[in-house]
Amino acid sequence: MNFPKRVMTIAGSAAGGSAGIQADLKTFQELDTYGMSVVTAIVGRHPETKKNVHMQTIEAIEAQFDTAMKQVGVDALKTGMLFSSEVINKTAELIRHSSIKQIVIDPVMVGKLDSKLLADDAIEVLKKELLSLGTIITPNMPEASELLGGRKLESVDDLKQAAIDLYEFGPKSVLVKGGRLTGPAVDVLYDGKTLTTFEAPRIDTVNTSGAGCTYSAAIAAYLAKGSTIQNAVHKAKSFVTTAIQYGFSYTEMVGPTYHAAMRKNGAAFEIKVN
Ligand code: PXL
Repeated sequence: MNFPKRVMTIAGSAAGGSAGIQADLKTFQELDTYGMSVVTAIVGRHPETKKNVHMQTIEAIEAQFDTAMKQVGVDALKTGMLFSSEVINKTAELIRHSSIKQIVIDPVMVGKLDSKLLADDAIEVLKKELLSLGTIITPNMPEASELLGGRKLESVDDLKQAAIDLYEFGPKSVLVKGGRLTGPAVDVLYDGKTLTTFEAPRIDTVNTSGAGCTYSAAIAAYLAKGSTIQNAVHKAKSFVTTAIQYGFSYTEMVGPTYHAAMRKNGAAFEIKVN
């Protein structure tokens, strides 16, 4: 038997099941990889919940990482919500001392309901310690803007320049996601040499909770399975676009993407690559 490739997420638990660790593990499973998790924080983000970020200790984070590394091993890793400078520092140290080759850094900052997923004083540590470790970093527009000192991003050309400038932080490649543009959903990939755009149609829905987590988790799964960065992004974009197309909600709140959509229905759209 060929064992499935092993993918680890270091991220927060999103109780509602749409985002964070839960979205990551569903995505890993859908893409026939073996999912593992290091929980950094437990998030309950219902508007009526008062304190909604419960950090795990550094010891707990390290113990989870060591367990998964020793018990199983890791072909690819993604990071999501890390929240504090302490957790970012520890995550960077764990990655540096490991031999993991495929690393997706999703610089998560705020959730869909404005829940704060990164402390204000942690942004500098994120820039200094973590971004350079990425095979790919995957900021959305607000995150890219924040990482570039509050620069306004309003067009695909702005995203291209942002990707080129974020490359200076030291990752192997940068994917700036244009989900918040109007018009088609265009993402820009820069690998130090070439700019590539990935375009999907805009889907008219509010049920996109966890889309960013799902996208970066899918990139990690495809990298684990041996895809090039470019092919991993292409296939992951197809996966998340299909999950968004079939998104739904059980309540009046913003609902999840449908992680099983690709398996059940095939790709909803062709992704245009340029
Ligand atoms: O979608 C970003 C995100 C990431 N991680 C956790 C979250 C959310 C959004 O709510 O709760 C744990």
